[in-house]
Amino acid sequence: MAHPQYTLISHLLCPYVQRAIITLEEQNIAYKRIDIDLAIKPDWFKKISPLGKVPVLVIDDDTVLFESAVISEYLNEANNGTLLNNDPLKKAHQKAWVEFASHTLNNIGQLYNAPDEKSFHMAENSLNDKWKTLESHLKIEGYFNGQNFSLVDAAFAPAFRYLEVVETLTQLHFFKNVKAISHWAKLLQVRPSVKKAVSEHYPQQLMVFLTQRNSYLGLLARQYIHHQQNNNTTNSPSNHVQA
Ligand SMILES: N[C@@H](CCC(=O)N[C@@H](CS)C(=O)NCC(=O)O)C(=O)O
Repeated sequence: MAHPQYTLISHLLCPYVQRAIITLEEQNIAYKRIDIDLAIKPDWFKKISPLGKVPVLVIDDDTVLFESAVISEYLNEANNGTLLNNDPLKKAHQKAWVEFASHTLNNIGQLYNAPDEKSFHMAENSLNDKWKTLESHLKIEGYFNGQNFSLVDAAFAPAFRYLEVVETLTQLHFFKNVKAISHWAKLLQVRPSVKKAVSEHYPQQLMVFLTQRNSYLGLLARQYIHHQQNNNTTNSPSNHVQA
């Protein structure tokens, strides 16, 4: 039977999109990715996306799936994937932790939208509480379930990646006291499917996105870029007079 044609409607930074891409990449499924601008949603996208959100998976140009968890589970099941356990209880446990990962993304949203330093640190504390809870549930070394990469890994990897950029701006170390998560995040960072979910310019793209936020982190991002531009100008060869 011919393989369906998959088109994923995406956004270059969206962590939920990354989950779907990681799932496709893990299973070597061919797909086309279309990145859209969420600030100016195209009419065709508004027509097909019931919630106006990405990711949306278009299958054979006629069936539309939305919600990243549903898309990933479908892709896994339709391709006899191994990204979820077959045992109903173990599978439910994995899906519960995918849901937990979504809550950490909500905390990250609070972090980058926090209007001032005080609310930023409140959001940071809520996020750190989540990491402590997660750490206490991580029993094995390796991926979430040990040896086998699963949809839980695909759900957390985009959140971990986001925090690397936040750390550059704030000097915070989110995983300083949660060693198992720190180890896990490093494993995920080098996984080919995780790397492929974003462009190589992701850190710069995220930085630009942050500079546009009217928030504490937005201010730090603007200062960071300003500082870098000044350094580049000072260090540029044309500014050094040859003796
Ligand atoms: N629960 C959804 C969340 C998806 C989501 O929030 N996508 C964001 C981008 S990361 C979006 O499309 N936002 C546009 C909007 O809300 O108007 C999922 O898991 O797919």
